[in-house]
Amino acid sequence: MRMKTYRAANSTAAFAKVKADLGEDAVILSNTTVTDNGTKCCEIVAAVDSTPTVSSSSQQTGLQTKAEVVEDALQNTVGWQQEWSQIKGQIMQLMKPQMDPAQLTPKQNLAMQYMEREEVNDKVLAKIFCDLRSDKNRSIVTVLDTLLGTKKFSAKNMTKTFHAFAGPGGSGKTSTLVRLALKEKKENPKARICLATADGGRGKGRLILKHYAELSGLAFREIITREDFLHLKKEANQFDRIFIDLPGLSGTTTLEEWGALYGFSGSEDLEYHLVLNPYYSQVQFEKFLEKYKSEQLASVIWTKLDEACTFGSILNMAFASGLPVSALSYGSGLKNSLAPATNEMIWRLLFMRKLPGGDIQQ
Ligand SMILES: Nc1nc2c(ncn2[C@@H]2O[C@H](COP(=O)(O)OP(=O)(O)OP(=O)(O)O)[C@@H](O)[C@H]2O)c(=O)[nH]1
Ligand SMILES: [Mg+2]
Repeated sequence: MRMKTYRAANSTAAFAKVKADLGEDAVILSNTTVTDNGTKCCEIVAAVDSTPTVSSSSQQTGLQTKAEVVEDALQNTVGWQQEWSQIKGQIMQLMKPQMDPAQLTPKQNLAMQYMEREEVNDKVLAKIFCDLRSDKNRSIVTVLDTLLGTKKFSAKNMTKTFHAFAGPGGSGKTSTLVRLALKEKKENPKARICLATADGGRGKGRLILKHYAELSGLAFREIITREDFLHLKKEANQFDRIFIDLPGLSGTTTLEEWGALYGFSGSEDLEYHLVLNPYYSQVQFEKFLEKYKSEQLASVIWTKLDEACTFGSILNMAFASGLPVSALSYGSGLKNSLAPATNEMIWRLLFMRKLPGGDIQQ
C-alpha cells in the first residue's frame, strides 16, 4: 500500500490531485483542515494498492504505447451500460415506423409535432404516442402531466434545512442560490438564512455569496473540508435554512464521491438540487444522470431558458430521472429572473416558447 499526503485550497481540489496522481482506486484515509502559512486549507491522506496497473515499459518512460492506449480505452468504455444504451437505441429505431400518425387524431398529431420540434427524444415520444393511441379523447397535457412533475421551490415545500446546489460548471448554481435565498428573505424577513460556499477554490462564486450575505443580513460560512461541514451541522439549529454552493465537479468525480468526501452523504436533513441548462446535448444529459445521481437529489432547476431554442430536454430529463422541476430561471440578472416551477409554465415553454416572465423565445 502506497500512502501520500496532498494539500490544496479545499477538499475538491485536493481530491482532484489524489485522483490525478493515484488514480480512481485511491482510498481517502483522512481529510482535515490545516493551516499553511496562516491560511486554512485542506489536507488529504490517501492510499492506493501498490500493485502497478500500467506496464513496466510505460512506467519507465511515463508514456504508453499505441496498443496500451487502445487497450485502456477499450477496457474503460465498453461496459454493459453502453451496450444497453445501444440496444435501447435500436429498439427505438424499430419502434419509429410503428408510430403511425394515422392512429392518432389530427389534434393529437399536431401535439406530437410540437414535441418533435422541441427535441423531445424518441423514448419520450414513444411513451406519449402509446398513451395517446390508447385513448382518442385524451389530451396531450394529461399525458405530459404523468411524465413531468413540479414542486415549487418554497419554504413550505422544501422542508429540509440544508439545500445544496449541484451541476455542471457555469450552469447557474451560485446565481440560483442567491436568487432563492433573497426571495425567501423577502417573503419572510425573520427567516434565519445561512449562505455557505463549498466552492472556495473558485474566488468569484465565494465573493458573490459573501457580498449578498453581508448586504442582506444573512449568515455566511465556508466549507473547506468535512470538518467545516460537521461544524455547520452542529450549529444548524441556529438557522431555518442553509443554502450551499457547490463547485462544478471536474473529470470523473461524481456527486456521490464528492458528497462522501465532505460528509454530505447520508445527512438526512440535506438535499441536492441539480442546476441545468436546456441546451446541453442528449449525450451530456445522459452523462449528467450518471454523474449527479444521488438518493439525496430532490429536484432539477432549469436556468438560462432565455438562451435556449428548444425545451424538450426538460421533459426528457423528467422522464429519465423521475425528479420534479422546482424552479425556472430566464435572465442573467438577479431580479425578476427566477420563478418557482409549475406544470403550466413548462407547457407554455414547450408549446408556445413562452418564458415564465412572459417573453416569447424566438
Ligand atoms: N441568460 C442567463 N444567464 C444566466 C442565468 N442564470 C445564470 N446566468 C449567468 O450565467 C453565468 C454563470 O452563473 P453562475 O451562477 O456563476 O454559475 P455557476 O454554476 O455557479 O458557475 P461555476 O461556479 O463557475 O460552476 C453568470 O454570468 C450568470 O449571470 C439565466 O437564467 N439566464
Ligand atoms: Mg458558482
